[in-house]
Amino acid sequence: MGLPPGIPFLSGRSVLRVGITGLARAGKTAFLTSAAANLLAQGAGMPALPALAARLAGRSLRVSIAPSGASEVPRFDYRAHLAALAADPPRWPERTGAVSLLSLDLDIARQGFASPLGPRAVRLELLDYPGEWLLDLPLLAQDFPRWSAATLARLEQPELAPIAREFLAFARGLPARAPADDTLAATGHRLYRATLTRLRDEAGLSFLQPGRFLMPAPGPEPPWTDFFPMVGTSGLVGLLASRYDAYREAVRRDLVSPSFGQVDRLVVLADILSALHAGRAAFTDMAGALSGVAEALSFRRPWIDAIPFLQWLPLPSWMAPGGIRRVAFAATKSDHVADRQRGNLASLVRALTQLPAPAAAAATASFAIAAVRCTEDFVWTLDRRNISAVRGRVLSDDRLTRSYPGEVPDRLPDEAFWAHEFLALPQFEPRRLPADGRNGVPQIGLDALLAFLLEDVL
Ligand SMILES: Nc1nc2c(ncn2[C@@H]2O[C@H](COP(=O)(O)OP(=O)(O)O)[C@@H](O)[C@H]2O)c(=O)[nH]1
Ligand SMILES: [Mg+2]
Repeated sequence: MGLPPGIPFLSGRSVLRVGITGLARAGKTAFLTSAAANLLAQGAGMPALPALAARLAGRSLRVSIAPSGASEVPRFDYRAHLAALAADPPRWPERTGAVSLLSLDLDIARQGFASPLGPRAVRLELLDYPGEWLLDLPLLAQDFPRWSAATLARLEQPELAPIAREFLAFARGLPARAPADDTLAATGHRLYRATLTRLRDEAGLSFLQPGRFLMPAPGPEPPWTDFFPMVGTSGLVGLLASRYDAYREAVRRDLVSPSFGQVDRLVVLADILSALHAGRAAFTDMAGALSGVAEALSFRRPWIDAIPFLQWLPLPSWMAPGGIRRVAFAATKSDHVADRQRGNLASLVRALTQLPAPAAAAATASFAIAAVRCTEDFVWTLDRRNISAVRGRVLSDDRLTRSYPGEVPDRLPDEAFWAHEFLALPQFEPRRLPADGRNGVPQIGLDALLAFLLEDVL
């Protein structure tokens, strides 16, 4: 049976901390809300999570929301988010801030001979952790001149230069002897940050640094955030470099902070369907970000091991070899495509997150999920061809809308794929939830993902 996993806790519950990460709009809030609603419903005897129920094989499961205790991490506002989904008409939960925590207490009856021991008591801590912050990890290994040179070169690429024009013009216009001036630093920072935001929103890019510029930490912004990439030897460059170093120090502090440490399993969410629509450049960029995260979190920590300096960092337990036991990679919003395509989508995720065989084997698995299923599959006859499509209600429209964005590739897309357009995803409205969501939330694949994540405690 092996040792009970997790970290022993005062109350006698073992604590399992699960990091749920992904870039903004990847679907983290939807995931946490649906996971909690469906676990609570399953615990109340509703058939909300079939794959999890199958693992329980008739054993009892009790689930309740745990008090937030003394944690410094803001609480995930589960009730408000579920109330939005259960409203009439249903709404998507509001955009959330940087980081939050939701704790659930699970009491799971044991199997066979172990059953007289009483139920296994687990506290499941779900940490909503911005993917943007994970993209800051590589900065730890880059000093200011190197980061600046690489970033400016990237912004000058023909595809990005139009969006970066205003910032580049400002940076190029600075005199070689620009003084260490606060106003100059603030202006450049504002332009650089606006550029990052547009690269995300208009070009659909993901690999944008520093990540905390796009997803700030809670609380007032420290004055040292005002920097931007710049090369040279001026007083201004010196000021920017010192602020960049202060920023990296904050990243390092967060990494070792007990609030964010001790994550022993991880869910990495990515809106891959939207990236397929955004086009080749955006998709390649997202793939780079995803495999960058996968690599940074992998047990061999290749980029850490490659850099002698980093090995002296006090890394948190979850960055240490063997720290993370289970990683689930998932493409979200898979209710935008029909069942056959969802299989392809899961294969595509697997292809994007292939890691070198880790030294200490973490269990990893790939999924295509919809935390909040809004559509149903149906066969659409177009030009006398039958197409596996989906239909659902889009926001503020009462009629059913049919959708078929295109064929999802089951491996890295080739030239032929990019020759055809992959259509934009309509914004579907969640289905109406009976009983204020107490029966759970319709989902696809979330049950299999949770069964994988909790396999060793179920
Ligand atoms: N159709 C569908 N849309 C989803 C699903 N999950 C998220 N979305 C959409 O994606 C948006 C962003 O999701 P959210 O959970 O707020 O992302 P976060 O920024 O990572 O927390 C939502 O407002 C929905 O429009 C899903 O399972 N199905
Ligand atoms: Mg959110």
